[in-house]
Amino acid sequence: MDERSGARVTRGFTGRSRDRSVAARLPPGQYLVTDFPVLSAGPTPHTPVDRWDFRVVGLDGRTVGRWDWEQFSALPQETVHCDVHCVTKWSKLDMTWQGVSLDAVFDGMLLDAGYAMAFADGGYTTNLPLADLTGGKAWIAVGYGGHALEPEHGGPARLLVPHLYFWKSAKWVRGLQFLTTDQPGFWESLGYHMYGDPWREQRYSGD
Ligand SMILES: Nc1nc2c(c(=O)[nH]1)N[C@H]1C(S)=C(S)[C@@H](COP(=O)(O)O)O[C@H]1N2
Ligand SMILES: [Mo]
Repeated sequence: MDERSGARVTRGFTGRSRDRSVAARLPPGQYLVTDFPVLSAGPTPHTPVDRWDFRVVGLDGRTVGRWDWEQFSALPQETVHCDVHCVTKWSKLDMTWQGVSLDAVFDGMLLDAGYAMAFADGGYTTNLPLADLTGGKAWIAVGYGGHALEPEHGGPARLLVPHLYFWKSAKWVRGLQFLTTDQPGFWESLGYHMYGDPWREQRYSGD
């Protein structure tokens, strides 16, 4: 895991990231917020959990994994401590989430794709290398601060990829589609960076 991301699951949490000075935890160009801003490109969908599912779609377009809410809730959950960094320049430190590691979601699957496109209720998409979703770096978050995730923040479930700019953490996520080549998602097709590393200040394409 990228040391700079500050993401730690409770099991291995040493407190090291909290000991580092706040300034050292702020990527270039970012400022601190203490509230939790809501940033949504459209209206908040309210999909009831009895009509919710999560899918992993293979390179051939076939569903290789599907969980309804009850099945997804039975997957092992972790507590995740992390900082998040929005491309609009706010950063929020020491967040505590509950979620299912994508390693658990992908358990037993053939991971022969280079990339994935996350898709969400409302039509939002965002692209990530598969390597950034595995190895304890990404979760499907279902809780925040010990409570069910609020709809405004992506409930019932959102992607959480704290080592990349927060637009990669798709709210209301419904699945991941494996891809052989990197394809732009919603913000990426509007000029935002294909990868989005806050420590390299990859805000826009060309950065
Ligand atoms: N589905 C969806 N996911 C999304 C967005 C969105 O508009 N729609 N905005 C992104 C951006 S730009 C940010 S900064 C974060 C904001 O999450 P928050 O509203 O919980 O702070 O969600 C990301 N995920
Ligand atoms: Mo953002």
